Parts: sequence; C-alpha cells; structure tokens
Amino acid sequence: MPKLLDDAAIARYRAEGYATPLRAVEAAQAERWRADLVRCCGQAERAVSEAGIRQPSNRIKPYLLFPWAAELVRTSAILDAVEDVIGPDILIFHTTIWWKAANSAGFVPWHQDGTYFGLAPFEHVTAWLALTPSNEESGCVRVLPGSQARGQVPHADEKNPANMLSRGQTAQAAVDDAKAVPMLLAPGEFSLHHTLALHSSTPNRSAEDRIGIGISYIPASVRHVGPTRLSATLVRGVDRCGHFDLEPRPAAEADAAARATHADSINRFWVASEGIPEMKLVH
Ligand SMILES: O=C(O)CCC(=O)C(=O)O
Repeated sequence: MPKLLDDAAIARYRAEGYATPLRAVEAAQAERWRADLVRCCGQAERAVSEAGIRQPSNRIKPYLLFPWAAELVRTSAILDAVEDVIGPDILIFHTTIWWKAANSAGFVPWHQDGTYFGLAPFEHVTAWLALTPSNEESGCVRVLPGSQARGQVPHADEKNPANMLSRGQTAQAAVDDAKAVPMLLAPGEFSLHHTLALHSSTPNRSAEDRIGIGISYIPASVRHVGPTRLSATLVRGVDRCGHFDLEPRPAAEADAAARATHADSINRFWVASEGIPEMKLVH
C-alpha cells in the first residue's frame, strides 16, 4: 500500500523518472524555512557559482548544522513519497541548497545526478523542495521524461562561469529541449527525480530569488563504490547494511559538535570525490 503516491504516480516515476508536484508542507512552513535558510546560509563564501569552485559548505548538508534543516529533511510527506519509490529503510546521502539570485545568469546544464555520486546500484532519488516559487520564469528544474532508461550517459566539463555545477558537468547526449517538462512548484511543494533522469534549469529571470533544496535519499542497501568510508543520515526505518557511518542530528544551531560532524562528513565526501573522476568537484 503506497504511503503518498498512488499506483499511477509510482508507475509514472518508474517509466518517466520523475513525480511532481507533491505537497510537503504548507506555504507558511516553507516561508519559515526560507527565512531560516537566508539567516543561516545567506552569507555565501562566493556570491555566484564559478565552474571549478565548490559550493559554499553551509549550503551542502545543512541538516548536519541546523535543527530546522534536520526537521526539513525528515518531513513526513517527503519521506512517504520517497518510501513509495525506494522502500522503507532510508538514508540521506547528500543535500544541496539551490539558490538562484533574482535576475541572474546562473543555469544548470543537462546532467544526471548518478554521474557524480559513485553509488551502486542506481536507486538514489532526489527530492527537490521549493521554498520560493519555482516556475519557468524563475528557472525551475526541467526533466526529460524517460531519460533514466538510457542508463548512465557520458558527461564532459564545459567551463562557463554561469554554470552552477561546480566543474560544468554536462551530459554528452542528444536532448530534445522541446520534450523537457518544467517541474512547476509552489513554496512547500516538491518533486522527485531518479538519479539517472536527465535534468537542467535555465536562468532566473524573475525579480525574486529562487530557492530550493535537493535532498538525495538512498535505500540503506545502496553502497558507495570508492575506498573511502562515507557517512550518511538514517531518516526512516533500519540500517541493516552498515555501508555508511551514521551521522548524528544537530542538538543546537551550528554548535561545536554539529560543526565537527558537518566538517567530517564533507571532508570524507570530498576525499571520495577526488578518487572517483566523475565525482571530483561534485555539485
Ligand atoms: O535547482 C536547480 O536548478 C538544479 C537542481 C539539480 O540539478 C538537482 O537537484 O539535482
């Protein structure tokens, strides 16, 4: 019995690689999280992403630093939908805050998340939660239906200062832009996309920043293929596999223990990234 998606939505996710739009929380809660996010993650170490430079670290895995973010990634409606597609034992492998400033040039080229994570098998799903309106004007995520069935396609680094992926990773595959589906989301809504689904986004031409969080959930059975032992957060069910060291939830906002956990987790991730060419300088 599915928890949030119906059978048709699950069948569509399997066939087309995505599900959208889904309601996570009411708009008022999304606005509280947006304000928390601006307060805690607003001071970027760099204002605009540049190919070849990593994301500001407090915009990566913020759920290890901030109790509000730890609550966000455990939103029951999101976990229910994730459980419907990957099963009941769920870990968070990664999370990125996607912040596109108002009227800015930043874009995300066509890519597959699975290229960079070094996870096997390809069962990871990204939940993308909108904290501001995400539409065609503000540069919402667009997905190519059915593209996950192509399997892993080659990617190449295409340097462009406006490319929001850290080294400009771009799928070297034919993409018919006319077939792209914009995943339109109101604040508090989320989409799911499969780790092999080709997706991209265009610049934000609206007068408001477009802010969303991409949360990478994996079943506990998925493992990382590199030699570095990584950490992950158990958010539902039981970890019977032990492929990752389990991360603690932050007790207080960016306290010493939370900062140490966050630094350790990201350091291990970056060490692993250096060892897997496709993961180097991941987004
Ligand atoms: O937020 C965007 O524009 C891109 C998001 C993305 O690539 C992802 O969540 O995997």
